[in-house]
Amino acid sequence: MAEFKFSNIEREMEVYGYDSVVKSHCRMCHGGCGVLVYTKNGKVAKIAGDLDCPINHGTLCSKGLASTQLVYHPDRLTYPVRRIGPKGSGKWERISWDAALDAIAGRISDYKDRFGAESIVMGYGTGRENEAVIYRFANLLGTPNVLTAGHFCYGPRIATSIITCGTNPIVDYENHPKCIMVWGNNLVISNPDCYKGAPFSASLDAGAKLIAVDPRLTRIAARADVWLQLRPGTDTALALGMLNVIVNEELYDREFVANHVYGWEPFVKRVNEYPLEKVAEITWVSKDKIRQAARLFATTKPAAIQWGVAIEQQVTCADNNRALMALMGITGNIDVPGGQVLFSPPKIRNVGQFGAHKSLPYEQAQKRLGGERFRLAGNFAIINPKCVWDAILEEKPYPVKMLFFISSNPVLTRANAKEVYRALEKVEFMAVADFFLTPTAELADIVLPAATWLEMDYIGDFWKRHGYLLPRRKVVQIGECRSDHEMLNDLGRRVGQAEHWWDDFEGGLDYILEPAGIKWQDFKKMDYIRGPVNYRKYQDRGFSTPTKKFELYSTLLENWGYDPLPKFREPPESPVSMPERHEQFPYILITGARSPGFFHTENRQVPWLRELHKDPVVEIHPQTAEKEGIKEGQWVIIESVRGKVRQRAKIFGGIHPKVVGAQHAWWFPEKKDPGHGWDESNINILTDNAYDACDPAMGATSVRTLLCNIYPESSRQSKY
Ligand SMILES: Nc1nc2c(c(=O)[nH]1)N[C@H]1C(S)=C(S)[C@@H](COP(=O)(O)OP(=O)(O)OC[C@H]3O[C@@H](n4cnc5c(=O)[nH]c(N)nc54)[C@H](O)[C@@H]3O)O[C@H]1N2
Ligand SMILES: Nc1nc2c(c(=O)[nH]1)N[C@H]1C(S)=C(S)[C@@H](COP(=O)(O)OP(=O)(O)OC[C@H]3O[C@@H](n4cnc5c(=O)[nH]c(N)nc54)[C@H](O)[C@@H]3O)O[C@H]1N2
Ligand code: SF4
Ligand SMILES: [Mo]
Repeated sequence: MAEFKFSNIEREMEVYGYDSVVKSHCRMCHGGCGVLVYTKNGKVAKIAGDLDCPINHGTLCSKGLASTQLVYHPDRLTYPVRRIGPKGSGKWERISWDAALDAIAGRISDYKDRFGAESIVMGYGTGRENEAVIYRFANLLGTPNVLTAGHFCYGPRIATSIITCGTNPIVDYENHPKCIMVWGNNLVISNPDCYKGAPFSASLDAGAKLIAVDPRLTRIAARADVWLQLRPGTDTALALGMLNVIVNEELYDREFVANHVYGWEPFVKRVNEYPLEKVAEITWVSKDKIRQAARLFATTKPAAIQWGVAIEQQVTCADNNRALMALMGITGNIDVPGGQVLFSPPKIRNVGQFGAHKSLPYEQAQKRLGGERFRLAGNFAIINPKCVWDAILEEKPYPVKMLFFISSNPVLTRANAKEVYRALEKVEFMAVADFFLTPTAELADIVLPAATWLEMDYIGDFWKRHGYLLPRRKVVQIGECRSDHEMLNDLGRRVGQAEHWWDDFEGGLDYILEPAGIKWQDFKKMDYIRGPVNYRKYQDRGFSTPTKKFELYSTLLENWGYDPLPKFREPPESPVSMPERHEQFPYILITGARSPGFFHTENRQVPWLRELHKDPVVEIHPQTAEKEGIKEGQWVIIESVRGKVRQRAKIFGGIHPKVVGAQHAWWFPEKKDPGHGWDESNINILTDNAYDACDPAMGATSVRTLLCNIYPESSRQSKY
């Protein structure tokens, strides 16, 4: 029977009574998918994928589809509120936007006068396309302290790729790589950063060979030609082992190495310190498999590495990134069609320029929290969160008096959650902008109602490195909600920055687009704009690094006092580095593999999405379950030296018997007390944020490799 399809949108609108269809750009995650937003009686009624969009080609995920349930959610905050009881009392009163912004501006001016602008920390979490305005506001204010997830997410990719080859090399799926090595990434579920699952799957359908490096049997690993099930946290050793094969079997690109890399000889010496026997012992992956993967990757052209956040949330964060870039570089896959391309953005003001980084006075930049300790991070305006909690709790090196979180839920998403909670309880003044009263917002003094992507105009994918920009068009207005951009535009004018902001934020959009010779009103009518696409640009102008070469040996890391070459360091809490603790906590805990319907702490109140994942779930191997007396679906306790939480067991043969994989970011919006169960299943109660457990250059917290034990909740007590 032929399937019934509408021949065109007009007919569909007529049949269903939609009153408009607006092309826009979803941002229920990091964003990217082109969508058609259908309205009925002035309300958003349906979201569909835009077949013409070059990013997603008409595909959508469950979160995009469920945006309709987020926008009209009855629990949404639709006007500003001020807390009228003690912190965490859940007592709020409605106030006007003017009163809210005046109160926040008053505090900012007061703390700046009394303690310096550095006593005010601006914060956001993952990329929400508000980073440019937040940095602009902070830099103009004079505070060097913007707390993001950048120490252990994406920031390391940007920082390490800039120092290695000038910008982040992006997989060129449009030209179908012939071999894809997916490393610590699960893009068919996470659709992260510059990527969507659909183009990756299209390249596989076109015949690409697939290598997966993951401790869990993901859907991608299940489809792979070679799956390397490594011991968590040993990625640098594995990459160096593969480099060892490629160097010693002379499988590298001779022309690229001869003319375009810096530091080949010391690099070869370092690689030779990782013979396969040693690497196999460290990583739990057999020599044969490492050799097989290295040969396949180096001899299939073009090839690319699809790398993810798992390698960044480790003590070897920067070296993991750099070792993977070395693999891309010496195999000649940088800036070639179907390889890993250094795409150029359209000619606009970029995030750095809009962010007004040059306005931050030098002496203020010197005060960046942790800037001396974590120098790679500090040089990219990124800070380690513990530095902020310490400045609040211990007032060292100076007191932090105010936090302003715009799109973050740090009580759930930062390591050592109990310390985070204590810091948020103590800080003198806190403002939050969010859709809901989250466990973090419940500790604030003022909460501002944020607009979702359906309620704002913006230049979508502004921060990404794939070279496209796509208009996000406002479709509806909900209550008094405002975009973060509009909100900071108004706040900036209240704290003496008036000349740097606009009557309304459309002026900001025009300012971004100005070098391209267009305004928002012009861009709004376009499908997208794209930067020029050229390959092998380094042949004419070299790489944008101090030596103009692809720096296998990093001159900048050397200047900052770090090892200029990647090397493996044992995770600080592991069976090898802590054998005694390992006796009590016999499993390696990895956390945070993404769930399709959630975005970190988000969407647990969205019915369609909560239905997909009702409870927090921890994966354990059948042998482990048997050993610990755990049954499928049973509530279990996961415990580290720092604390314990409960999740439900999922028995899964695709995880190593010595590894346990727990979900992150769980809270329970259905629990109406102001804590909303933040400490019941929050895996970050178990994770460590001690400085010496972080990457020494990037300050990344190791939330992917720690030691735990696990036992049925019904047994009520730890076995140890
Ligand atoms: N243990 C462990 N912890 C992790 C991870 C892990 O793998 N394991 N992953 C880490 C990673 S990679 C990241 S990036 C962080 C993410 O950490 P966060 O960014 O802090 O977490 P989210 O839940 O994504 O976002 C927080 C809030 O932003 C609100 N929000 C969404 N969009 C907007 C907006 O446009 N404006 C405003 N004002 N608010 C908005 C949401 O309602 C939500 O309450 O978590 C990290 N934490
Ligand atoms: N649906 C949904 N999508 C999201 C998010 C979300 O919360 N939900 N979060 C967004 C954010 S901010 C980010 S950063 C991205 C992250 O997206 P991805 O980079 O895809 O990250 P994850 O799914 O967290 O982890 C990928 C894989 O790393 C593996 N892994 C764990 N430990 C290790 C290790 O030590 N080494 C290696 N090689 N692999 C390991 C895990 O088993 C997992 O399969 O996703 C984004 N997209
Ligand atoms: S992948 Fe992201 S941008 Fe695409 S539909 Fe899902 S939430 Fe929206
Ligand atoms: Mo992230």
